[in-house]
Amino acid sequence: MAYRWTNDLTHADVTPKAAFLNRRQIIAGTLGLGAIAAGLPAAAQEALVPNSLEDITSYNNYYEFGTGKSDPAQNAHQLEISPWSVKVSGMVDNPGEYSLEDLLDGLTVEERIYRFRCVEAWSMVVPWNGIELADILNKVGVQSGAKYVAFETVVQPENMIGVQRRVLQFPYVEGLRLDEAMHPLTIMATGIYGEPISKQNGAPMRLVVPWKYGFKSIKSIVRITLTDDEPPISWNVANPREYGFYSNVNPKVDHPRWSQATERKIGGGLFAKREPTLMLNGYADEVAGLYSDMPLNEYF
Ligand SMILES: Nc1nc2c(c(=O)[nH]1)N[C@H]1C(S)=C(S)[C@@H](COP(=O)(O)O)O[C@H]1N2
Ligand SMILES: [Mo]
Repeated sequence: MAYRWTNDLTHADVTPKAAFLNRRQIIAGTLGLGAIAAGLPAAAQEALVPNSLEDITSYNNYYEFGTGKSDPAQNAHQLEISPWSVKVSGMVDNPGEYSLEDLLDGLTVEERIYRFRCVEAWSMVVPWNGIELADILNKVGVQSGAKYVAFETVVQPENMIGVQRRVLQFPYVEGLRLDEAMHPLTIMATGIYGEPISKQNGAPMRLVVPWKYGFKSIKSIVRITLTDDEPPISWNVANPREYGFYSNVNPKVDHPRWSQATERKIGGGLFAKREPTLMLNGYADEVAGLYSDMPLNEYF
């Protein structure tokens, strides 16, 4: 007989079946299959089982609130998000400090179900609500000559217990090349599962770039700057050998300390097999063209 131990679980224990089926119905019904299909090849669509809201809001990286996966869920309630304003500066026609409401006023919020792959080799499937970044950039007017977009996260030292530890330089900063920023897959998320985005997930507005490693998806954004120079990004500043500006998901280029060929799906349960990581996280048909003149090993 196979080895058994106390509290051995079966697949039926991992997710109560009724809740699982119910969730599938909710997703199929309210989010719509069109949204599920957005930008994904057939094989990836089949593999889509969105994580629960609980998965998505209890396993996070948000170092301003601590480096443990459950620290953000515990500490991010302290973040003050209202009122919220975003400084838009650099090579734009309409620079200024916008209230979040004014910045997003008149723009379309869409539901996008995206694969999300952290550089640490875990992944989720997340139903975001968001606005195409291109819509925001077009609204503020990008000037010719601009080549990059830089982003900055808020720093609230009183409220963010992680910022004193300086594991990273804060404010957390990120950046995209302008064509990456203008790509229709790139969104500013303001919601999850049809609810306002949680603080631990980057309220009130965070970037989502689904073909790049998760750290590019900077949270709680207070500054957007158009520039003609590649901007510094926090993880590259902290460790340039391990984290590059592009950081495109690439199963063929390992992290110096671990393989990137497979990933562990959060919420998959104890017996979940690691899944193969897809080139550009499954979005190669859409975005590989952005990198046609860049060798694969420079994707990082
Ligand atoms: N400001 C800020 N943004 C951040 C991070 C962070 O520590 N601080 N972590 C990044 C990393 S490493 C990942 S994997 C994702 C995690 O997003 P999630 O917690 O919503 O899943 O946020 C990214 N954005
Ligand atoms: Mo990450």
